[in-house]
Amino acid sequence: MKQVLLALAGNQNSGKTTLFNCLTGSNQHVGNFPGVTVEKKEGHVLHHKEMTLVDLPGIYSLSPYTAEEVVTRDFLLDEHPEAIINIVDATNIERNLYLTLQLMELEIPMVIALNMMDEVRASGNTIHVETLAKKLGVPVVPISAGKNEGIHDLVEAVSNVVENNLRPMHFDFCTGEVHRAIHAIGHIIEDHAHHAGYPVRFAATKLVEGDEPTKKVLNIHENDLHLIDHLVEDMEKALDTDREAALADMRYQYIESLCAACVVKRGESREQLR
Ligand code: GDP
Ligand code: MG
Ligand code: K
Repeated sequence: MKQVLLALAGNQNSGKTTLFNCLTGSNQHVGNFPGVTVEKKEGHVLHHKEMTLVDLPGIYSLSPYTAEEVVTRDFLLDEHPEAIINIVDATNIERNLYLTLQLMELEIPMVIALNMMDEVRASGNTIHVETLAKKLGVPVVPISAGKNEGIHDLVEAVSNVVENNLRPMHFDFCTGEVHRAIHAIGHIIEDHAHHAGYPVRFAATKLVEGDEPTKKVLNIHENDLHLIDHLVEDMEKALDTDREAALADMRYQYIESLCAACVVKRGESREQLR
């Protein structure tokens, strides 16, 4: 039987542990990630012995600043899981999607498990799941891990993206100067990224942010590093903001318009949807 490695990624408090338990039952193994005291749990998915699920630490971003972020990045880039299950707390969707956008750049087959849907329903809000999935280009499965609801559909969706190797392909959330910088840097580093086994879009975004581990891994020439710095400086001047804020702003603008189209708060009507 071909083994399938799956990664469970999401924010803290999104219900990751609850979902992990739903998916694996009591069938789990707890250890540490190599070299750090970050807990690593893995288990087989119930009724799917071929699927090994690894519970990654709860994180908000794929920046390289905390042990949890580093462990998650390294796992996703080095262990090549066949798919990511990205758990999103539907009651806190804007904040949770910030990580989602970064995970999508890894171009690993992915399914969004939209959790806490029981709370969304109880609050009288509505999330248009199909619209969200269509706009992101990633399957979205509404679940309530706490009530063990939607788990079967989630496993089906995961099997489907694995079997058909369905990778996220929509990265059109950056516009203007940021888009220009990512695009230009992508050209410069393309060969290096392929060589290092890094997704080009992820690497280019990280270089716009000034990410040191990416610079090292890609082994970019001094001249090209200068060129990249120039491109980023031009972007910062044009936007009158710094590199990391420029990308964070882009992500949040995109998430805001996405949620305006997909989330209806109680009392609003559908006609108000943009
Ligand atoms: P983690 O930090 O991501 O591992 O989150 P946990 O699994 O510890 O869950 C955080 C809290 O949310 C706990 O109190 C859970 O019982 C609760 N929770 C998890 N899933 C759901 C759900 O689907 N609905 C509701 N209402 N609560 C949930
Ligand atoms: Mg947990
Ligand atoms: K909660």
